[in-house]
Amino acid sequence: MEIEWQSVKNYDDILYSKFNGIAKITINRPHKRNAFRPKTVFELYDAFCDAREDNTIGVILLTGKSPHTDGKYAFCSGGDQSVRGSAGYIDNEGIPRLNVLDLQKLIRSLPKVVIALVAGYAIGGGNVLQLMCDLTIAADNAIFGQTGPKVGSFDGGFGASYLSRVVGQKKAREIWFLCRQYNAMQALKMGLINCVVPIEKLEEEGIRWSMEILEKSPIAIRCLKSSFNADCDGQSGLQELAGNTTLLYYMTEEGNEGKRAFLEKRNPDFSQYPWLP
Ligand code: S0N
Repeated sequence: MEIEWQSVKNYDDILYSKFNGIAKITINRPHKRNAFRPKTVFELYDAFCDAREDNTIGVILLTGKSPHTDGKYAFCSGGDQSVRGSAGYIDNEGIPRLNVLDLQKLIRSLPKVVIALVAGYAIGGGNVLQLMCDLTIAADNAIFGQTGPKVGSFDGGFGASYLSRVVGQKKAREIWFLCRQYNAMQALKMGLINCVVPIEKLEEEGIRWSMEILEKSPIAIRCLKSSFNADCDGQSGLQELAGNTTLLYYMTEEGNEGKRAFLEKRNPDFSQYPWLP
């Protein structure tokens, strides 16, 4: 199939396009191995919000612009160390930001499927970003790892707790304590990613998975995503899951009887609705 991505909006640090129910968000800083600065994260957040609000979009692909002019590939190399100040990553106004945490939460909670397409490095906060995605398809040249304890940072939130849910406590501790790099097959073996494909097939495979998902029931997928999250995310996970029960209730005759009665200034009549076993 011929893919004709339609560019949606112009940003400085990312590219954003859509095609047939799929949104593609690309970190576009290849000269920095797609490291993110606060502006990059604000733009990513904006594009993810747009994709969330667009009810024609069911799947979002997150990837990194590659290769760079030196021929090397990167998904994302984490926070841009060159703008790191004494209290986080400094934006154009001189304000230190930790805004990647908001982006992580958005990717996790938005009720659509997010797939990371990883070619080359997914390092530091870049590895956490791919971890936050529902699914990860990696090219055969992908390399994963954390660097925090080597470069003076750490992600003790999802980057530690969710990583340990995904690869197990022992492996997660190894990844953070030793700061090694793992190739695509090692990442697959530890359950960090879903599959490995030749680099030239990466986007094609992402589209194939997206199309398969788009044939499925949107409500079933959104409830499953929030159920998986609820297993790990405490009250915020329950909030998401319960939000879906409210959505489904709004869609029932029974739920609408309450609203109608209020608007018609009468008592609601719920007697026609059964107390199911
Ligand atoms: C990715 C690596 C392994 C690639 O190595 P390679 O191919 O040898 O390339 P290099 O020559 O090293 O790099 C090419 C050019 O790109 C620049 N560059 C690469 N990565 C970064 C980066 N992260 N920041 C800034 N610049 C980067 C190089 O400097 C080089 O530029 P030139 O050509 O001009 O010299 C290798 O590059 C590597 O190891 N990179 C660093 C990886 C890293 O340590 N990342 C940061 C880890 N920390 C985080 O991500 C912060 C996490 C975070 O954001 C967070 C977490 C929890 C709570 C809050 C926060 C928060 O702060 O918001």
